[in-house]
Amino acid sequence: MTSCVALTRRALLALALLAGAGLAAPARSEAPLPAPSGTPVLTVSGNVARANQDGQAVFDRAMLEALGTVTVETSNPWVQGVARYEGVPLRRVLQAAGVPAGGAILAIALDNYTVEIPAADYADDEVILALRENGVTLSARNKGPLFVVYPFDARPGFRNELYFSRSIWQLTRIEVKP
Ligand SMILES: Nc1nc2c(c(=O)[nH]1)N[C@H]1C(S)=C(S)[C@@H](COP(=O)(O)O)O[C@H]1N2
Ligand SMILES: [Mo]
Repeated sequence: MTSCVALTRRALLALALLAGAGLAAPARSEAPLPAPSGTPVLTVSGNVARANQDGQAVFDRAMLEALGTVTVETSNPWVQGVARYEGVPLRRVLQAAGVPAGGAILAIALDNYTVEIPAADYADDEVILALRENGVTLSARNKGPLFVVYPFDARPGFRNELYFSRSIWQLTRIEVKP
């Protein structure tokens, strides 16, 4: 074994550079996602650095829950009064898939409804992929498995047809725009 003392200046510099590169690109964002063990509910394709199945990042419910859920209480055009939505911030899901910041996504539903959502909409954690409405898991019969929920009450600026059209329900696929 080469002792530390025997390392050349050049070797030490190389080691320092490697350590620096490691810091610049943490292993966490590059490590593959574990494969889903339950029924897949969401497939993220396109520019994903953390694929776990055929170049795509596939999530089951447990994987989404593990990212940390938040609650959004809001009215919207499709429920009476105010509903309580629990789900995972869209931003966190994309981060977990290793999607670079910025750009836009194409969100695609079971009924093939498709809508583009720009990154500005999910710059913070207030726009969620809802898993539950008033404590009840969203089934495909009722906007499930995932429903993009905007905080219409907290931010009335969202209260218009543009954001209603981005409120895609029965979401199962996300394509990261190139
Ligand atoms: N899966 C899915 N989500 C969807 C839609 C749809 O057809 N399918 N319509 C979108 C549009 S254009 C609007 S304005 C709102 C409300 O649609 P609605 O008024 O037809 O119910 O839901 C959005 N989310
Ligand atoms: Mo619409």
